Amino acid sequence: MSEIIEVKAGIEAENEKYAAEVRKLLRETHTRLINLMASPGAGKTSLLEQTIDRLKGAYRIAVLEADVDADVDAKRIEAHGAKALQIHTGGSCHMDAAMTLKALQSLNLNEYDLIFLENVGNLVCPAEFDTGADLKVMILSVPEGDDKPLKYPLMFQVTDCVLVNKIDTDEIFDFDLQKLEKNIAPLNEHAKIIPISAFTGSGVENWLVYLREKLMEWK
Ligand SMILES: Nc1nc2c(ncn2[C@@H]2O[C@H](COP(=O)(O)OP(=O)(O)OP(=O)(O)O)[C@@H](O)[C@H]2O)c(=O)[nH]1
Ligand SMILES: [Mg+2]
Repeated sequence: MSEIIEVKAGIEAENEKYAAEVRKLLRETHTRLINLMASPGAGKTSLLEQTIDRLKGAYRIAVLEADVDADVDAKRIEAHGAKALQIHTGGSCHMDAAMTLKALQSLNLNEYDLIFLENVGNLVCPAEFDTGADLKVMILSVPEGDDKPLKYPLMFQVTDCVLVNKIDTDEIFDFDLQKLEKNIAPLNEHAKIIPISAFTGSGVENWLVYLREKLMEWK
């Protein structure tokens, strides 16, 4: 019989080791990490801009901007008054825990309360890798369609919160929020679903209520 090498299990075990180190570092420095995942263009940076504008008086915020290339998002974040660290993943389609640890170690975490990781834009690979974050948040934007939980189930299974962005365009795209909720329910009954528009600002306060509740719980 030919030899079978369980590569995937090995990669997962290795990743889990680093994720535990990330969690330890975060606890030692009293810092919280939020892993933000979504397709390209779903509105990750736009949401972070809105979030920073509203929270920067109360929390010291830094953003890890993970991209295959470029630094456009880091510049957008800095224009809103938060620290941004651009990470080039070297072609990788996700951030894993080892990359996250390295990025966190390059910051002085005592200077921050809250770190957002803008993960690489796609609905597949980021779902497979625990980064050690305290909270996983995904954005599904209206133009992507209400059927996405059926096609990318893992992302909807692992997330704590689904932000339904670009809700200002729901009529144009014939998007059905109830249908989306029905598609998410069998995958994840605990996921908090919040419709928002990072463009008009509608619903963003509901996201911040949820986030502040989490921050209080963690205290
Ligand atoms: N109509 C509308 N447009 C939005 C909304 N949020 C973001 N956009 C637009 O969508 C485009 C992409 O937004 P970004 O915030 O750059 O999206 P992203 O997920 O960070 O994109 P990548 O980092 O490239 O994956 C921009 O042109 C935004 O102005 C929204 O709520 N409504
Ligand atoms: Mg972005």
